[in-house]
Amino acid sequence: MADDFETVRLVAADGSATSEERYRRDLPAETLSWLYELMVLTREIDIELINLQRQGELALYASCRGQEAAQVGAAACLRKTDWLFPQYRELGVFLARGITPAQVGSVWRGSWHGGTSFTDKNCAPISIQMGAHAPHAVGAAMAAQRLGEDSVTALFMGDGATSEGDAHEALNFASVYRVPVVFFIQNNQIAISTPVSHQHGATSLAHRAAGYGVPAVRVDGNDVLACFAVMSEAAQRAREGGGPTFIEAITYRMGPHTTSDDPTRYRPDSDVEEWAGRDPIARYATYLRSAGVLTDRLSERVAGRAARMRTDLRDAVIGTPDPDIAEVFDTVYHDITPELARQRDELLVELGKES
Ligand SMILES: Cc1ncc(C[n+]2csc(CCOP(=O)(O)OP(=O)(O)O)c2C)c(N)n1
Repeated sequence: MADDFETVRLVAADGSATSEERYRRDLPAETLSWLYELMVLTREIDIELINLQRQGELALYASCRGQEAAQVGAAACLRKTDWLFPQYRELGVFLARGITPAQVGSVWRGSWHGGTSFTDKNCAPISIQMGAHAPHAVGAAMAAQRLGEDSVTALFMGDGATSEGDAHEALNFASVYRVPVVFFIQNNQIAISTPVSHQHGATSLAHRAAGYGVPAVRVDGNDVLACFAVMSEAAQRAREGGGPTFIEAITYRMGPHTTSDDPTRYRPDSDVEEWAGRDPIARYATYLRSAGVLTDRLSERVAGRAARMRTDLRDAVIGTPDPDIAEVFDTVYHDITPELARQRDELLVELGKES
């Protein structure tokens, strides 16, 4: 198949505006600065979550450093009534949706099982099982479709997750039933140590969508304005009954896979240095400065807010008591099954918590 996908880019790596016209939007200054603020907060909270893990306060953490533009751009353009189905690396998506850093921290501490109440903000709990949330997202979007709601569902997956059978089944259902869902794939070049070249034999991830009859677009995932514009258009099409879109956002995971990983064992430092030159926040800051939107005052205000949020996160997470172990069983189904009740009782007896 011909390589017929241009990569949509509105802001070049040096912060200058590109000549792209089709996706250009005249966003108001307050939206431009809000996107900047969300990206900076995402990076700062990400650092604090890593610190908390290193200090033994979190069990694990998967950093989104380098992916702030993709996540913030894709989530910030949606309505609060739209549904989000995250994988696990989506801190920028969570913050854009108003989920607090403390709520994210308690998920990684293990004191709030997978974030079951993310649903209060129309966001599904995180999915550590790669791709398992894809049929869930499509099913939820089909339910909304049948209920006559005008919500759109955004499904966030990594390049690795697209190789799972679940992802392909979800794409097929989405296509056949013209489901109002957007597949937003963050191609961060690697799935733990497996490079994206091992995930497909096609020209790109986006090319695979054609086999399902799903329109696809590739976007510079380090360009927040491009991600915002591409996602807005896909969401609008879905809302108007035009069915699913597959978006491949080209980005890079700057940190390790998780705090348990050592990426120096499988990727050269030169790759990391190359992508550091395409940093999504530095590029957007340069663009905003030349547009007169980013002033010293704004940058100080955002830095101050980030510092306060980091302190609040630490205060909220450190020393949180372990949850009641029985909650693990109570939150699987709406009503606990007899078999799960039996397992729960057996565990409590074993732990000496119940006679
Ligand atoms: C079904 C399943 N198989 C294997 C794993 C182990 N695993 C965890 S993350 C990961 C790679 C995920 O890569 P990708 O989808 O590209 O997302 P990224 O971590 O790069 O954001 C793997 C293989 C898993 N969590 N679930």
